[in-house]
Amino acid sequence: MKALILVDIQNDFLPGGALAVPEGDQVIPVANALSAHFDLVVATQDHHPAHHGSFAANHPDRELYEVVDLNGLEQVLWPVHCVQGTPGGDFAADLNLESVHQFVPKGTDSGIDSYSGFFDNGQKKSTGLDDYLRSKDVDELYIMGLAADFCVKFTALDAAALGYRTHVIVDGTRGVNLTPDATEKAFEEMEGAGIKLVRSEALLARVGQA
Ligand code: VGL
Ligand code: ZN
Repeated sequence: MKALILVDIQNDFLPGGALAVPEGDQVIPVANALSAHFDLVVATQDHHPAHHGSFAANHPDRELYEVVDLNGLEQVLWPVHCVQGTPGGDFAADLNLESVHQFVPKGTDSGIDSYSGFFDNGQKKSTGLDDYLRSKDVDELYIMGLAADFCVKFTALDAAALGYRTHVIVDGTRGVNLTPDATEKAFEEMEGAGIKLVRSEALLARVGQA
């Protein structure tokens, strides 16, 4: 069984959002076109409390995008984003949520970030996504969304490590690019881990839609 994983397609990651991913809005039509063709669709949601330790605003002596130690793990300090109950944390208005079967919140613990949709960054707590997918007999994943060099990458790396046949939809993701080649490097790292990079047109062609 195959599943489509839509990673963090939320307002704060779109152009104009608090942690805007360049061209982040361009993944929305890709998600909508593909979700109609998958029997199972999961959407992860970055879902932080306002006092989250990944927010630069909660470290007054630190700079935005500085890397700090957060409870023993390296942590990039981000702008305040995807706070629970705020419009920035809502899914993109144009994202079709009707075909989403399961929502997976992450990053809810203020003391640790969670880039992956499966585990927090310390691999300590599971979000329940793996159990959910196994309960549905999923063995093959197609992953897309935001951002390519953070949450998509870590979700895909965990998926591959957990034994799923893992694909990342390259035209369905965009990167933050704190350094100019970060997305390119993320794709290389994913390929090195056995993850297949695919394009949505190729997937849609297989079901006769393109
Ligand atoms: C993300 C940084 C902080 C992401 C989430 O969704 O890629 N990046 N929180
Ligand atoms: Zn976040």
